[in-house]
Amino acid sequence: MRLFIAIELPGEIKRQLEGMGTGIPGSRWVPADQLHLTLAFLGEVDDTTLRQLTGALATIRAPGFTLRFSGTGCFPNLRRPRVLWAGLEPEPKLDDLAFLVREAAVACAITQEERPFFSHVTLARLKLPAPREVEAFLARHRTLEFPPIDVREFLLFQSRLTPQGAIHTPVKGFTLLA
Ligand code: 2AM
Repeated sequence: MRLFIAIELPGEIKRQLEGMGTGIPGSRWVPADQLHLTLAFLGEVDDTTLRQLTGALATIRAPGFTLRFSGTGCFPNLRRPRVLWAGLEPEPKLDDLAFLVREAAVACAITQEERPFFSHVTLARLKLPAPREVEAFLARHRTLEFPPIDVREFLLFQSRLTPQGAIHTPVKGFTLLA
């Protein structure tokens, strides 16, 4: 199974994020039901490792927290934007949770990238260079006025790749401490 670990977002916020983007040539927008905040990407995991991993994730004792959206940005840079994202206000409890789930993955021999965790929600992937349109989009959405989100759990997701794009389905949820 191809897996990742993420935080689910409220439906209303997902609908607003999905509706933000139009008019950027070569952009593929993530549909509302596929939007999430990735904590760790795991890739292909076999059944034995999956059992180990769910056991390891279930031992995580981390507190719940509140997420606040900040604004929008792009990877890797404005001259050649490839990914548009919605960013979040710094939240050390989120960073700690990302560290713990990645540590659990490594303990199950699932390789994790060296890059530090950068909290974001991917909104669109860009196939064509469109720096001017992207700059205009970022300027329009410098701040995101969404209500704060109470995060009470994180989820293990399966990602199935199809010609129409990836389809994500929750495999198991893990509750955070109150
Ligand atoms: P991101 O785009 O939000 O950073 C499921 O595929 C999720 O895992 C994606 O939304 C992506 O999160 C993240 N991811 C990180 N590394 C990946 C990789 N090498 N291949 C696919 N997805 C990856």
